[in-house]
Amino acid sequence: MRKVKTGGGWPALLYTLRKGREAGGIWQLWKAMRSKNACKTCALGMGGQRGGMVNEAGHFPEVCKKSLQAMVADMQGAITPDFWAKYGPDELRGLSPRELETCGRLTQPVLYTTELKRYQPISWEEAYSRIVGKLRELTPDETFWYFSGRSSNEAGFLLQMFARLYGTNNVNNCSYYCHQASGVGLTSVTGSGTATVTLEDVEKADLVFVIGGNPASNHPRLMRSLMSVRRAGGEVVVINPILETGLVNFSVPSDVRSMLFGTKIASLYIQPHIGGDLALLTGICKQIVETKAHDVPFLENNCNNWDELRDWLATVTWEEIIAKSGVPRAEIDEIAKRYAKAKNVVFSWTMGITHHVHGVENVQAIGNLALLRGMVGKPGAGLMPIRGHSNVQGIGSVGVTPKLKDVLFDRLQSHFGVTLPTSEGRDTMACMEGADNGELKFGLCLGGNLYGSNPDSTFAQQALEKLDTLVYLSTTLNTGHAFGLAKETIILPVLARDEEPQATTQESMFNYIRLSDGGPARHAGPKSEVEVIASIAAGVAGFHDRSAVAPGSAGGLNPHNGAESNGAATPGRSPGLHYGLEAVNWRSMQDTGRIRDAIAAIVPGYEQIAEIDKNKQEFQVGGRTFHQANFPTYNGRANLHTHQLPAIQGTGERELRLMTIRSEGQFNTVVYEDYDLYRGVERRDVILLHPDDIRRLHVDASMTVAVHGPAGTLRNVRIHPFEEIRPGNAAMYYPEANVLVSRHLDPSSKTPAFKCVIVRLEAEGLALAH
Ligand SMILES: Nc1nc2c(c(=O)[nH]1)N[C@H]1C(S)=C(S)[C@@H](COP(=O)(O)OP(=O)(O)OC[C@H]3O[C@@H](n4cnc5c(=O)[nH]c(N)nc54)[C@H](O)[C@@H]3O)O[C@H]1N2
Ligand SMILES: Nc1nc2c(c(=O)[nH]1)N[C@H]1C(S)=C(S)[C@@H](COP(=O)(O)OP(=O)(O)OC[C@H]3O[C@@H](n4cnc5c(=O)[nH]c(N)nc54)[C@H](O)[C@@H]3O)O[C@H]1N2
Ligand SMILES: [Mo]
Repeated sequence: MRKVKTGGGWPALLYTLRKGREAGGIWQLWKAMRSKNACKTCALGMGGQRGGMVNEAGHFPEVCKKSLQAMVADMQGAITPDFWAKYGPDELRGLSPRELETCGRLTQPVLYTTELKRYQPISWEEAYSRIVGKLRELTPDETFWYFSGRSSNEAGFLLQMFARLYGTNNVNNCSYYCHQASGVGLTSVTGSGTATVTLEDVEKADLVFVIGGNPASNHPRLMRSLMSVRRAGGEVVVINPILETGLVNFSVPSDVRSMLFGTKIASLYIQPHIGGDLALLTGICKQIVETKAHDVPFLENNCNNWDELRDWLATVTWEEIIAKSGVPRAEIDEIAKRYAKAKNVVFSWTMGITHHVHGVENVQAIGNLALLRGMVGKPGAGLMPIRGHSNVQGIGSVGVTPKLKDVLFDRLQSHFGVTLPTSEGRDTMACMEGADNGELKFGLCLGGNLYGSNPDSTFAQQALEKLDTLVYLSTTLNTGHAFGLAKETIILPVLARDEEPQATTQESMFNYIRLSDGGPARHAGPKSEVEVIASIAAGVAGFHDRSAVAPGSAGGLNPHNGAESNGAATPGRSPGLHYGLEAVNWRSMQDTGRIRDAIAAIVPGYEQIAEIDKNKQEFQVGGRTFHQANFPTYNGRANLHTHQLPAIQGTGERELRLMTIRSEGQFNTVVYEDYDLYRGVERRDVILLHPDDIRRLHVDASMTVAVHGPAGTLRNVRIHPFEEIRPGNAAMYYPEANVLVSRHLDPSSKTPAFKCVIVRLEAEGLALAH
């Protein structure tokens, strides 16, 4: 396959036409894409009340392939009842992620048990009764609740509140495998866990750092902003062990000049070794201070720990920095030179920074670099984690974390007149470990693919199989439904956000809240997420008899907060009684307006959400964008940090450092296409190796190899010679490569080191063409 010379461009437009046919016509797809709903894919965010494909600055059309793919997947036909007679778990395991996704929309609840050995359609009543029965039998800390970032703020809020009042804090979201290190790192720097900038700030910058990410394929709409920065004479510095085609040159589909001639994106491209960023960032800081380009008044007036950082930068040697980053001194000086002359600088980063055992330290080092020149706390400059799922940030904001922030905890208690549990909740890996050692018996996944996203796939399968009950709320099938099976597994079909009967909200990575109108359901059968959650909660709380209360009607309840006012609780019936589970009328809480009232009262900065469905005013969450150097830390100053530099791993004679990455043709565990357009790779069962490593390891492209990693081995892997990767480093595609990845976590954020897996190759035989 020939590698394309530019990202985006005509292939992206032609793809749109092809997808249109799959969706039942271009017009159908256009209408769906233009509806007033937030885009379903990445957290850059678009759509909402300005209409689909419009960003918050009003720019139209904003398009990317991934948003089309996600839409077309939701527009496909339904899985027919006879499907389940033909496809049991064994057959599903034989299907690829793409085949699973294209089986169709889930429309009926299905049940698998180890006795049945297959899936069988069941009624919603039976599904609820099994789930409620199990929850009433267990102690709350035997359960866990995993959330993907696709669901709405309303569904996220309601489910975490139910889980807590039921009695457990084992509540977490996919962030633990994604940007948790950014949240923890940023909080330790500024006191706030999200981006300090808006989209407008990015476009005002005269230098943008893109560290450890491939936005050309994973956040293509950011490319338009990077193009604007370059056109205004600004710079883009990329730090990435792979020279990514789309970061070198990109054709922005919505810009004629860019489409015709392409746009140069990176003005400087630096390729460190995998894991070398902490040393590299420290080196740039050292050079900035040595050349006196730092902002001393800012450091003295607005930062804590400046003396410590200054002393540490004076102590750490250039030899250490160069050896541990893999970047020569001249290149470090070159980055520092460009940084020193820029006036407004935005620092962005993605998984190449967070997926390491020192992920939090990486983020803190980016914070140091920005603070050294006063680049946080003014317009046009700041810190910007480029987040993943479209609402992963909102899910976190509304309380889907094991430990609630103190203010959320207190306000949730007082708003509903309940008591919350104070036990320590589990992060995602702690849930997997609890499932494996028998401490956990029940799990519920609101979207996502917990099995597929886990490191150490063999362990993940084995752990989930030990659970008594696992419930999935899903739109389509994924590998989790084939491999992540508990003794009793129930899949509940849910509506996508643009099919919801009521409005919902989503939060972008710029802290911008969008309102999605919802729309007509495409199939009879799937239910709205909030309805499913409210039904389960009502069942556990013992309000079966109240199920007739229509959403929106107060039904004899305190109209302001849904709290029960007539004391109808039946003592001793459910575990959550202790916390006030029965004091909430869960049926009334399936009204998303009522949930938003609660969110407005409980989540700081979210006050305006109470009126959003009436005034249609989308807004920026208060208190998170820093255009002034006044930070929510104990003394209003930002924190600098010092770190010991980790050595480069995997330097043994036969070793390679392996990163597990996404192709342009997938969205997380959902693989839409086997080829990786921008890297010119045709298949997924490959390892991308630099020609120098191919020679060093005495392998070649005509053979297959076994790749041995810390958690397991992948056989029959083909070698794809890849000049663009820094020698000594290799890449394979996620989720397939999760067989190899160990459960080694960053101790502070509990994020797995998906990007630094030490592997060895063993030659197998000739690669046969097929
Ligand atoms: N098309 C598409 N878009 C997506 C997704 C998708 O699967 N497909 N997923 C969404 C989600 S949930 C997320 S979190 C984001 C992920 O977005 P990205 O983080 O861009 O995705 P990855 O493929 O994990 O990317 C890793 C990039 O980090 C680089 N890298 C690897 N190791 C290192 C390192 O040690 N240092 C540095 N500096 N760089 C390194 C790799 O070369 C690669 O370019 O994308 C979101 N958008
Ligand atoms: N080796 C390796 N592993 C990784 C990564 C890596 O880079 N390398 N990346 C990690 C990252 S960044 C992340 S975010 C995780 C991804 O982790 P997850 O979020 O758990 O996984 P996804 O594949 O995004 O989940 C997709 C599924 O969500 C369901 N879905 C889609 N839309 C909706 C909806 O509207 N409602 C509901 N209820 N369900 C819906 C569909 O069934 C679909 O199959 O994986 C992590 N794992
Ligand atoms: Mo992610």
